[in-house]
Amino acid sequence: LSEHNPDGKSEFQWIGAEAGAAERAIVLVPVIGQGGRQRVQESAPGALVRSSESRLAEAVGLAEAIHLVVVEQGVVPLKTIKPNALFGAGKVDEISGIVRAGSIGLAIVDHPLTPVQQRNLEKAWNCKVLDRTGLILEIFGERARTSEGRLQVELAHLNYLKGRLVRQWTHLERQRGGLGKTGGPGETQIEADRRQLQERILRLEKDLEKVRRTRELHRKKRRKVLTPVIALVGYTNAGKSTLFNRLTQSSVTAQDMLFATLDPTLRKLRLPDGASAILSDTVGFISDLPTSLVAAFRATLEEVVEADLILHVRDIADPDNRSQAEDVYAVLEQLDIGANERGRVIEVWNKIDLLDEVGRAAIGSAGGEAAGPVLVSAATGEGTAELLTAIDKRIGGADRLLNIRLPVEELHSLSWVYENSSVIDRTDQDDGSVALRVRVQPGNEAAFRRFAA
Ligand SMILES: Nc1nc2c(ncn2[C@@H]2O[C@H](COP(=O)(O)OP(=O)(O)OP(=O)(O)O)[C@@H](O)[C@H]2O)c(=O)[nH]1
Ligand SMILES: [Mg+2]
Repeated sequence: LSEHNPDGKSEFQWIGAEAGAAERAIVLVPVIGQGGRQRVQESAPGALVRSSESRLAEAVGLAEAIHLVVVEQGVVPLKTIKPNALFGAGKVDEISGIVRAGSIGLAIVDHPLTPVQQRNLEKAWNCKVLDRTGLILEIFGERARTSEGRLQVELAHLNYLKGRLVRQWTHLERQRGGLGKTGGPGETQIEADRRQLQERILRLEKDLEKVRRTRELHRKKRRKVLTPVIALVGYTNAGKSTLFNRLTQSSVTAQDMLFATLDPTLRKLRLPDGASAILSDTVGFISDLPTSLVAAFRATLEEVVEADLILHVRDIADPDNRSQAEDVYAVLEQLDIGANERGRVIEVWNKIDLLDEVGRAAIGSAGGEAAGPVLVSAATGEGTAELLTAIDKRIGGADRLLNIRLPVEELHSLSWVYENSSVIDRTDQDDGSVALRVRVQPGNEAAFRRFAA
């Protein structure tokens, strides 16, 4: 590992970036148990079942997102997971033949691989092997444009590598039969690597902390003028950027590619009643999004956490959209936007232009609930007027979340604050001042303005 680069440039060689040579790839989706037709998500009992075909289509989409040429693809039913190579020996051989025949340089396995499994498969197939997390990290690495984005991706990548080193190390330790940490040169090397990794992780975290503070300053400035912030969230490729462009007359990148957007963009949004808000477009979510990635993207995702209103964009024409929505809510939960905060969310069912009459009728009835979804087509503009009205209603009529601070000389107003708002969070600062996060009715906003933090 080389030294950390202070300008925030990543030092990884991203696969897709290598000399433009489009790598030929095979995409494999292992399906464990039940003859392999379908897999129930283990993590959430009662969760929706995603077909192995759609998992394969998504994995191929991920591979294509870094311009790999997918020459072979398949669902691989497995009875059990083999610790040494994930697949059984027969399957490993079979795939080895396919890899050789197709001059394939990279195999994507849409399942977590242990370092041992990855190494054994690379040896057996004589090609590079990436698991799902590795692939997503590659995509993010290629997409990251801003120094902030690069810092975040590099941090996630280092954490991923660290996990692998640690496991490798414990494995060696066990092999050495309790010789302990002062053993041979192999151990020392891994230990040194790990220390260097750790040092770089710490430096990156420090750099990101600076980024986070700068963003926080900007957010505070926005809070001072009480401009509400609206964040777009949703599964990757749901149409967030297309909707963003439609609503703000901008032209950020929107394309039929997974993770087209990585870095957040903010634009002013004009509401029908003349008020304005700030709309933010950001990275999409995906199932099995590595937690380390969510953690690394915290600085970016805080726009979402702090937003007054969240638009959850769903590709309603995608047969998988219900399980995608569950994945999105799972990530929101990781960001501490739990079920009790759902009042802050408007569901936007996008791509209705792709539905036939039957499809429209089916979702039309679901749209009847009080706080029901708003049906739109970001592509044609249908429904966007209704969406703006819905936003207006929420922003105009709903309580606002404000960050305020009472300096020592204003502490006598504390009881007034408690009477006129609901206090969500309170921090008593070292200098005697009190920082609060409060929910305020629209009519009371002006009175709170003088305490804006
Ligand atoms: N037919 C149709 N296609 C749409 C609509 N909205 C978006 N799309 C298409 O869906 C694809 C993805 O759109 P994006 O706006 O890039 O999606 P995104 O949610 O920003 O995706 P990521 O940034 O990759 O997470 C593009 O090919 C869009 O043209 C819609 O209302 N109807
Ligand atoms: Mg986008």
